[in-house]
Amino acid sequence: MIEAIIFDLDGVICSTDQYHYKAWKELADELDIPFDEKDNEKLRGVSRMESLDIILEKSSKKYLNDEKQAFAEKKNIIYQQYLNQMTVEDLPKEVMDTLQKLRNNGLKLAIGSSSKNTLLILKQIGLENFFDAISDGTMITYSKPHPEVFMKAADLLNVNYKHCLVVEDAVAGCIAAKSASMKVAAIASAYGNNVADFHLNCFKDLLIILNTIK
Ligand code: B16
Ligand code: MG
Repeated sequence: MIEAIIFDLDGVICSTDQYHYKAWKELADELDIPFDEKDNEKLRGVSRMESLDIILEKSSKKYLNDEKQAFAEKKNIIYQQYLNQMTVEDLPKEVMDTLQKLRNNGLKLAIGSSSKNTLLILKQIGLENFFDAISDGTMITYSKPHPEVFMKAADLLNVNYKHCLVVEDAVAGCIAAKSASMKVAAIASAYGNNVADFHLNCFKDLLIILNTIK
């Protein structure tokens, strides 16, 4: 029996993934490091510093920690410029309608995101007061595929991990959910992977799979 749904944010609730790509691309170009959309797929659900390390793997230079911090900060400034332009229009109607229906069905709803920009993004799309719990990159030590961010969300909701369903667009996030003994529904880039319990063609399909679990 599912009592709570924990949503990944970037790539699930809204499409901030495109802004991550643009901001990392700008930095990579400046550093003369090859980086394309295929490389970007490896960064889904991965923390900011780990993402930078993955990008720098293709660099011939070795950078000091201070330099890496400065690069990450620079990328985040570019990324936040995109986030600041987001509005409630960037929350798809299908997502909002489905969230509302899930809430009306008595489910607890939480966010489980690796992003340290979670509160800013939720504010931009008008969801800052919607969720019953928010677990994000500012609250965790280990990023996905470690399950910490989802365990924290379930703990905040006071729901047993076995009664949680995670919705994820990253394979790293699907692995994280499974290692916390949660059920996981994959969507978008994670669709079809062999870790998830369910695969969503679109967000509202959540309503269908929930009926099959009950
Ligand atoms: P930030 P999610 C993740 O969000 C993104 O998928 C990942 O690409 C990003 O590096 C990470 O957040 C950290 O984001 O730089 O904003 O702290 O998918 O877990 O909601
Ligand atoms: Mg994601």
